[in-house]
Amino acid sequence: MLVIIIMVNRCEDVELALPGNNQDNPSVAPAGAIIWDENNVIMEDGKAIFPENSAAGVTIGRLNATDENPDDEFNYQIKSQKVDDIDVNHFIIDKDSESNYDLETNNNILDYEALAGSKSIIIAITVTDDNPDQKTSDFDIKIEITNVNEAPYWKNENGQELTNYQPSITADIEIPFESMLYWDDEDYNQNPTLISSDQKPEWLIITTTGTTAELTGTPHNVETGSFLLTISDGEFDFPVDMNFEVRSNQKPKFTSFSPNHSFRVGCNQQGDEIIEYQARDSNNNSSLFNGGDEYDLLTVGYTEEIGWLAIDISNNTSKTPNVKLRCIATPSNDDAQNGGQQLTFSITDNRVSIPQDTTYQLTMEVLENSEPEFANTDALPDTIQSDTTTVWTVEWVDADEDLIILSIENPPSWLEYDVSTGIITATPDSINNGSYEFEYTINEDNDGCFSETFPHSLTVE
Ligand SMILES: [Ca+2]
Ligand SMILES: [Ca+2]
Ligand SMILES: [Ca+2]
Ligand SMILES: [Ca+2]
Repeated sequence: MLVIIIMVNRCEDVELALPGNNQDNPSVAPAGAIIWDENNVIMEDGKAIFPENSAAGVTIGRLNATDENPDDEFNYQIKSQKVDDIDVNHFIIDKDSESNYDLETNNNILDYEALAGSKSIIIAITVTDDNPDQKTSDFDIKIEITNVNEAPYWKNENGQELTNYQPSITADIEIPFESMLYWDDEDYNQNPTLISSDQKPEWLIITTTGTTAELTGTPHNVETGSFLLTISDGEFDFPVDMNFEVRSNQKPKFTSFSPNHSFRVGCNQQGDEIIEYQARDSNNNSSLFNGGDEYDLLTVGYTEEIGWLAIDISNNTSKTPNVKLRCIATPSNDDAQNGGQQLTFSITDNRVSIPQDTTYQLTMEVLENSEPEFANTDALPDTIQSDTTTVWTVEWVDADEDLIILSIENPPSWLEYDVSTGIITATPDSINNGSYEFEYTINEDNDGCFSETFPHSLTVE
């Protein structure tokens, strides 16, 4: 049933004109009013009440002006929409095919909580008649917006509402966990409560303050699961599934390690760095790791009894210790007599009651090696003739029978030599006459490192 109430502006009495065109009537301004659509608007104590969050295109009522010139047709325009003198924009006038003018909601959501104090929107409308000397008048329509209870919602730390919220906890065994939850409610004075289901792990403590909760606790077991977290304003519940995972402690490791290291005498000198190890823990690279600066800190220890060796550890008891093995003396054939010597390294992380550690055994061996020696430096020629071929041999001995390679620095084009046999063939022309200083070098060409040099002065004449 439609109840029609006519609201008249300025409390003037309206005199209804008689039907028919009375040309004797003077042209007067129309008086505007609205016929409320009570399917959508609630009338209470003479006030029009309309709920927040209504859809767009909802009819508030039909505009209905009258004046004493009964044949007049009217045109309506919204002049202003205000709440407590603050402009708002929630209504439009829609003219249908039969020239009816309806006041309707537009696309802007009516948000009770966002409106100023009185929550009453006053819409000033100008009505214009179609007299040749157009007359207009303004009339006000007052609509009070009422609150509708809205569901509480989850949000992030920046206050942004979270839709499709899928919270999760990723904790690490024996490391204190800490996280926050945030939620809110559009409605005034509502602090929705937080309830968690029995599946919540015991180690996790939820402390609620207003519409935030602090999640704290230290897990002692590796586990996964989920529990229900529900926020409720008393009317609406908003449950979410909280998944949780407690991860295990991983062992710290050297990024590379080989259990045996050997080298021949001559290959490392005092001051040489021979091996470097980097201690790392994969927990420190896991996503959402809870260790911060406190975990997993790695401490490297070692045992060794090698005279020529020193071990330097930098950044020990940190996330990135580095270990360097360095010669503090030049390893000799005396050191080679000791054979393989054992070193032990251990890395441990600082996970409170369940530290993980890894031990490495290294066998270090210095292998005997003698230097190669020139054998016939006394027998090399001092003088050779030009325009003839002269052949001599550089001889050497190596007690280890290493493969030896000869080289001569910057040899002239008339000098050829065999790197393996040491046979040197000289074919100088007379234009090559003169004095020459050669430097012969013999190298251990297998896995030895020694090299010897000998200077040879030669005259061509
Ligand atoms: Ca509300
Ligand atoms: Ca609410
Ligand atoms: Ca670890
Ligand atoms: Ca040798």
